[in-house]
Amino acid sequence: MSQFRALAGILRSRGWQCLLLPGGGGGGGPACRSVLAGSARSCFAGPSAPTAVNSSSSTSSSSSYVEEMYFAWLEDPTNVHESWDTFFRHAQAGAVSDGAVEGPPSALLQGRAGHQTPSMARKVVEDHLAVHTLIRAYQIRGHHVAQLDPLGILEADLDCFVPSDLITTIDKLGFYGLDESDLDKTFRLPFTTFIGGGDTTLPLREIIRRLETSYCGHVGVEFMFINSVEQCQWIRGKFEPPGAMHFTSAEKRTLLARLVRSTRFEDFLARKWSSEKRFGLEGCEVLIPALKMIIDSSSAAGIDSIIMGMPHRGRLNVLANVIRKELNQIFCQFDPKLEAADEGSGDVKYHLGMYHERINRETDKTLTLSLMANPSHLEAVDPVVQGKAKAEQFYRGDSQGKKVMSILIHGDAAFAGQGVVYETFHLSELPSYTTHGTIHVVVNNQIGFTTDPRVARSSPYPTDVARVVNAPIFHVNADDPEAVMHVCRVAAEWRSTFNKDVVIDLVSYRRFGHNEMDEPMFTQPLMYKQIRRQEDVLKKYSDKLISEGVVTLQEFEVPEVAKYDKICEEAYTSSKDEKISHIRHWLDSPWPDFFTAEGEPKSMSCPPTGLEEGVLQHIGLTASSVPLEGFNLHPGVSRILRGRSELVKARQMDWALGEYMAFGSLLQEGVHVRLSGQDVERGTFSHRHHVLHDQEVDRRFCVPMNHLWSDQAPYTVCNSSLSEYGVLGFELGFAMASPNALVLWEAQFGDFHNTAQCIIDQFISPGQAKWVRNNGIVLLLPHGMEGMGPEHSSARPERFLQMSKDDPDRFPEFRGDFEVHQLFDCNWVVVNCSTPANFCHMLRRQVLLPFRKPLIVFTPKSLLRLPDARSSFDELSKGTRFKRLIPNEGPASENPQQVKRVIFCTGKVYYELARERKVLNLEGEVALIRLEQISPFPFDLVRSEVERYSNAELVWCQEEHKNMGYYDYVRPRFLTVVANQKPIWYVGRDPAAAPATGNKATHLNELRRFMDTAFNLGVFQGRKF
Ligand SMILES: Cc1ncc(C[n+]2csc(CCOP(=O)(O)OP(=O)(O)O)c2C)c(N)n1
Ligand SMILES: [Mg+2]
Repeated sequence: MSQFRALAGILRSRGWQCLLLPGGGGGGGPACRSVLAGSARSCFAGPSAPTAVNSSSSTSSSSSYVEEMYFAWLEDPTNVHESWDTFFRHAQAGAVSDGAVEGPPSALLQGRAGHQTPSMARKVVEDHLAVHTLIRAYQIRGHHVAQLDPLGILEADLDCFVPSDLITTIDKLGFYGLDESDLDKTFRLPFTTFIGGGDTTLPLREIIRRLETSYCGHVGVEFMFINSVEQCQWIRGKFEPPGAMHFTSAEKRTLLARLVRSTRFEDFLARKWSSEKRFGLEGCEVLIPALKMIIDSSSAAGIDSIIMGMPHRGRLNVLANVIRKELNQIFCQFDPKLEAADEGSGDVKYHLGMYHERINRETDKTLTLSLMANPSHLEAVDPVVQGKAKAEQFYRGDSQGKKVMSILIHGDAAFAGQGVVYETFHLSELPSYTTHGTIHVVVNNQIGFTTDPRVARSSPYPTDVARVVNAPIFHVNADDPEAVMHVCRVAAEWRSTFNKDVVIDLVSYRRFGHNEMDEPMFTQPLMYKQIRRQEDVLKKYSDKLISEGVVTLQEFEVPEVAKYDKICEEAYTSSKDEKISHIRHWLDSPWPDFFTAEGEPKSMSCPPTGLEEGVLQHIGLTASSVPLEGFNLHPGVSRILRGRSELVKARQMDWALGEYMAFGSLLQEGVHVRLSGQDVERGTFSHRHHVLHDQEVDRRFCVPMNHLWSDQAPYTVCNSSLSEYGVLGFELGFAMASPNALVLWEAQFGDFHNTAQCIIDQFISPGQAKWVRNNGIVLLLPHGMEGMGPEHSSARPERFLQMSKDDPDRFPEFRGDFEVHQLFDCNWVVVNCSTPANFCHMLRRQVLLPFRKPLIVFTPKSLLRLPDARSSFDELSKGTRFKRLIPNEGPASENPQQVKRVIFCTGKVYYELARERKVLNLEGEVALIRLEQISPFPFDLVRSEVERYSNAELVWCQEEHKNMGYYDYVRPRFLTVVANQKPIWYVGRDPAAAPATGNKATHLNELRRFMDTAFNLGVFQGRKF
């Protein structure tokens, strides 16, 4: 390299800068050299396959012709023409002695060698280098001048600059030291372009013309940032060859027919329901043929299941014309008198999902399409779609994503603005989260509600976020349907070839307001003046095909347009017969075998969740050993496993063992368990150690849970990216795919769930009510006031409880298996277990129930290691089950009438209370009762406890501040239990703004104070309630 630098210095000093690209000499390590030498050989030493060079950067030295020659010469002087040899010898001598250097050799190029003077030869080299640089400039920056905006008034990249290295006018040739007289000279093309088709040389004029066709027409290809040379070459091969964008007449007619359906569907809705919101697709009607092209091409490549997510814009059209939902089912949703048949509160029509299996007409193959229901919250559905797609791939053994894929459709403003898009992209290449390539389609109507792109994003394109994962981005003018079809086909091929994400940016416009009620002229007057003049794409394309003779007006208007209008009319008529809306018909993830044909649970009971002693012993043994031979364990981990072994011998379990028992036993029963979240493999608190790491061998791991039984279900435990919104959404989607799984997401600390609040508020809490679909996702949220400061203390139980839908003021009717009925009626289950055995029972119950509900678990931190918080194997033995409430243990229960106070509590504070009660010798006078299941509230069990201690005053004690924790939830329910005849006194921390103090001493003082109150038996005497 130093030699090259010396040579470079000489060339520069001789005014040969143009031969050296910026940073010249910086691109080559040894590997790079041999590649370059190979390519040089192909020019001069007879035919050999061109070897790829690193295309990742425009400044790469690899494209420097002189450099190529030089490395080839360095390797072996006979690799190059003798004139180059002479040149380099002289140059090298000059580098050492600073002697005079001749110009570069003259006989450089086939057909151009001759008796040239040194200056003529120099010009030839310079010109070739210039042309190569020019080609590269188009590949990198051509998209900036592509004609992407159908309106012709906006810049898709928000900037009207024209890169100085693109030949938009003849005088720009001067940038390269070329002029008009060079236009008809012939140049050899580098192997990094395919514009030549079968030709290896072309006149400059033709080179520029072809580059403009490929890169500056209606498609802007943004890909040169991709690090892989192979992938860049692949993309060049799809856009550069002359005639790359070719369509047969049949393909054109199909495209036209699809455009007819897309356009006439919106027209029909507009005619029938002119004042209804539908978020029409007008201005981007091409979305429908675009999606169909992606689906056809993917089906041809072997895909048979596609999971889709999309926002409001054009959703009804996608349901009708892509998923093929019956039109009358869509139309009847516009009827205000339609009554809801199913339980739940339902959702507006443009949020509902759908699942449909059909034959793909183009490929004749069966295809399942599902469009996920989603909330209004833009982009929130992205990770959910990915999780569901991943789960389908996993359960089908589709480890490469060759059968199942996802498509995400986005709006331009949301794609650029919503952080979850970035979080979702970052899952795309992670082994336990990848779906092996998603096709993203952006409906880029160059507006977000009333906001212009210039004030909505700081990046040139709305799609720039995709660059972080090296996804190619195809910007395309949506008024050129064939260009759109081409990029869609390429995108589908890209996905099936490389199994990586790809983005299609449909640069379009929005013909009307944000919705059909909005007046866009208030805020975008000029844009909308132009839009009013804009002919719709169907008209433009049909005119084009008629003028090309592909169809006639008669062929187009009658069979296509009139036929589809008739279909719509008939569906409209039959939709009037629909009196009842079945949300069930809009289910995106049916579980046909799990429920009855009517979608009901097959029973309303839950079997006991206890386990055989042998199973407990077997799991305990595996949890405390390494199933692989010669595995070098860390001594600290060995100690932990030894500790577990001791516990197992004593038939005891701590929290980690309790979790092991739950997971292990479910795996034995064929239930897949997946635990995901930040650092879950080891566990934030270093208690879990589900993945063991060999201390000597790189990347040798062991997951003992997968060595329990030969025929067990698989266990997946995976550290996630540092995202809550994205990862929780993903796991929620994963849990949608199958009821026969326990899918858990663990927050590092419980409070971090608030950055995933949207998933909790929009999907988990109301998901069943809105979309009649069950979901058994489990949230493990470490929680507890342990002096760790305002953060890391509270998982905010109050938030979950506030969203629980069980009525605080109505004492429920006890019928059948009350526990199960109550669970069936609730929107989610909120628990805080105080023992490992109960934790295990609860996780098992989650899967053994005949339906699925989200489960929110506040999990312990210090209890993980507290000896008092261990369970005996007896508590998990056959016949035992989950305890929603743990009654008092000890003397108070023997003499309940003597008890003066009953303290109800939940979670860790129980142990502090129990310790204090013992110290104060109040075990006969104070009963401690634990609520393990907080919501739905165990009215039945609380009532019997209250009746048992009928002389006692009732206290709710919590370690959280009064305006937080559980108090606001439990208080009205306790009052309902006692029919408002008795108070339930509060003991705990005072109200506060922050969840916990940052001062350890204050923390301990607060604890002391409320402990004193808890056991001061006179403190509430005489108080009114
Ligand atoms: C997270 C979120 N914030 C705000 C909104 C309100 N909102 C609905 S549509 C919209 C504009 C979306 O623009 P774009 O993504 O470009 O889609 P378009 O409507 O143009 O198709 C906004 C701000 C929302 N639905 N979700
Ligand atoms: Mg928009």
